[in-house]
Amino acid sequence: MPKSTPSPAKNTPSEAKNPFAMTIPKNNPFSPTELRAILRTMMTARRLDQKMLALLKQGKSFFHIGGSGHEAAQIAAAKAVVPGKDWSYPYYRDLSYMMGMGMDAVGIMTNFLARADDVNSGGRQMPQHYGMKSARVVSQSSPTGTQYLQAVGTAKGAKLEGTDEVVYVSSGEGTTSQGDFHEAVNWASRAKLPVIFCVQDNKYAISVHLSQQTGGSVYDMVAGYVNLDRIEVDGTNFFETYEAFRKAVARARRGDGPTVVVTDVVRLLAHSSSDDQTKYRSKEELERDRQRDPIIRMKDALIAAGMLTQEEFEQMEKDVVDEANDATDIAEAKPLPDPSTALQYLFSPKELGLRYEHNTPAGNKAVIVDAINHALHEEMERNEKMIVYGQDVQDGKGGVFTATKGLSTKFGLSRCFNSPLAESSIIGTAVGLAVRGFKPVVEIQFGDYIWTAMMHIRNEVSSMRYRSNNDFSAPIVMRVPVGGYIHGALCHSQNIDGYFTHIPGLYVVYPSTAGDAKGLLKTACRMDDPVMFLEHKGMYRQGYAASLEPDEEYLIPFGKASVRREGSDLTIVAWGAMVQKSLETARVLDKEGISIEVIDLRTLVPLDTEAVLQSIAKTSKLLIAHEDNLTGGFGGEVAARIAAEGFELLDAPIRRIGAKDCHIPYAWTLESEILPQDKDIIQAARDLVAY
Ligand SMILES: Cc1ncc(C[n+]2csc(CCOP(=O)(O)OP(=O)(O)O)c2C)c(N)n1
Repeated sequence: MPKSTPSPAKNTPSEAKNPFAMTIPKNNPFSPTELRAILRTMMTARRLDQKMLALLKQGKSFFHIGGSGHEAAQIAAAKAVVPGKDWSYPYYRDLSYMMGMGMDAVGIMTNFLARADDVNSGGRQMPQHYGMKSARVVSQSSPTGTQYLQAVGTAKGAKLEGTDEVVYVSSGEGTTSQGDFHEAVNWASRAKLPVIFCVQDNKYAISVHLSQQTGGSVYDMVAGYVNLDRIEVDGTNFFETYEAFRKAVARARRGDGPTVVVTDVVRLLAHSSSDDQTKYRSKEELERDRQRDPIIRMKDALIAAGMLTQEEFEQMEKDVVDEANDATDIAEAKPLPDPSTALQYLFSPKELGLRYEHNTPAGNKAVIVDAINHALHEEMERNEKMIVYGQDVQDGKGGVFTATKGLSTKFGLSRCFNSPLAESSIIGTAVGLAVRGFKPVVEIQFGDYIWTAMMHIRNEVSSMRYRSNNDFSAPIVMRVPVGGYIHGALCHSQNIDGYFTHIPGLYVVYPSTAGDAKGLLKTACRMDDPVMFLEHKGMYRQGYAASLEPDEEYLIPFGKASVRREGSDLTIVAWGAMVQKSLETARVLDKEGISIEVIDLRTLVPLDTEAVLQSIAKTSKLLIAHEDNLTGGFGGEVAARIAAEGFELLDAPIRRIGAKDCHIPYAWTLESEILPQDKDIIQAARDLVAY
């Protein structure tokens, strides 16, 4: 019985005998033909699960995760939304939902067998990771819970654009333990966003029972969020569940806010093909689940209502066997992805047509933070789809470093606004906005706190284009103040570039002058790929990093290093705060007759290897200086590449300077021991020249 429905329905005589007998409600909007089709879809989905498990045993694919027992809840949800108008973020168990979105048996089998024309991912993701652009089903990755924040971002976009679209997002009950679920419910309910949170409660997260996840039911757990409706229904009862989703969708379309629909379902298969549920569930419990089989319940209800005969049902059973077999044959005959395409769509194939460095910067002198602020103003003016958000970014504060000052005043709170204090939600919602065409340029207040958003950056943002075979992308810009030398101690000093250069599909930018910061940020705002834009907060207002400001159309290409000083005895490759220290080294050693070339990489991904090779062709010696700690720092990557490609050009081993492999302490006497100092670079440069 739905928890939000006050009056209990009366039992029919057949319900008295069979506790799971369903009555078709009088206000049921579906014709007998439609109801038979719904039953048939549920049966096809069930049969496909069985067929896929059989194919797995034959070694035709390697993974399966089924929807058996969830069919009624999923098809009920699918019937309540409009495919192609509304947006969906389904989870791996949503087989029947996807069939409701229009994916047929051939499509399911093509996905299972990882064929090249699989609409979900072209064989790139494991089976049952759905995505279907034509139906606005956004490509789903594997982490449990990230989908919730993306759905909120897409719903925020619907509201910003003034549409009445709604967004469906689902998971099992175990996933509601994730912080992302709560961040999403908080954000959606506070902002009254049109999200339908569907929790398919089969009581188990792999082998972990609901009682070890939440204090009570998920329905009880979400009490207390403002503007949030919640409904708990028997998810094996199609009619009851459809009514719940119909109400939720109507409410969302009216602009009244989100609903959590908890559907009580049964898991008739093990968690996945890698699991054996008899290890942790009793025979009796499994039998109790089978008694609530949604397909049997639907069949019995249609027969009892005179809408279906037993013979027709038996014929349907035969037909779905044929349908699954035929679909398998068709899918198997299709080609697997061509190995030559394995690297395709890591980045956008689009020719952006950007014009770079069209003149020499000649504006007023600006410091880095002001140059960044001006870049944001100009790009927001230029692109009405660009939005800026993060913690404290709104005026009067305008960002804790003032990088976003004036934006909310000039462009309004729909385009520049404060986010909740939840980094995961900042990046997660940005993905949801980006997939529908917005250009989110978000701020993570301190690099030291980006870690709660790491799941999104590693598994969602960077892989969206690749995993969807170029159907979806998340070209967001993440502006992140980083770096030390400000007595910021362990958690306001971190350098994080080494972590992010390791992620495929992500550009990493780290400017060291105001002019470069502006030109590179403007390029980032026009790119078709995600960009991690690192800003050294200790350099924001430094006079040495100030430069004449480039104009509104001044763009700097990614992957083009800048030779900041020419020299002939030694090359120092640096970025961020190390550029100034390297220039200082060059100035000091110049007095000793040592000529140093300083290269500022500006972008770490892509890396301008060519510029470094050209330089060592002159100097024969290479020192790499970075602020991130040494082990696993990006300097190791630069060294390895140059050693491989430029070995013959070198007359000495490549040396690296970085922070000590330690946390950064507060007391200045300790801080200076950990972070690289001028004297360290000077010493290393002297040693190398003398080698
Ligand atoms: C962040 C994350 N942690 C762990 C996993 C491994 N995992 C995949 S599904 C799953 C259980 C999910 O349970 P639930 O949300 O109840 O959904 P159900 O599978 O029962 O439908 C786990 C632990 C994962 N995919 N992502």
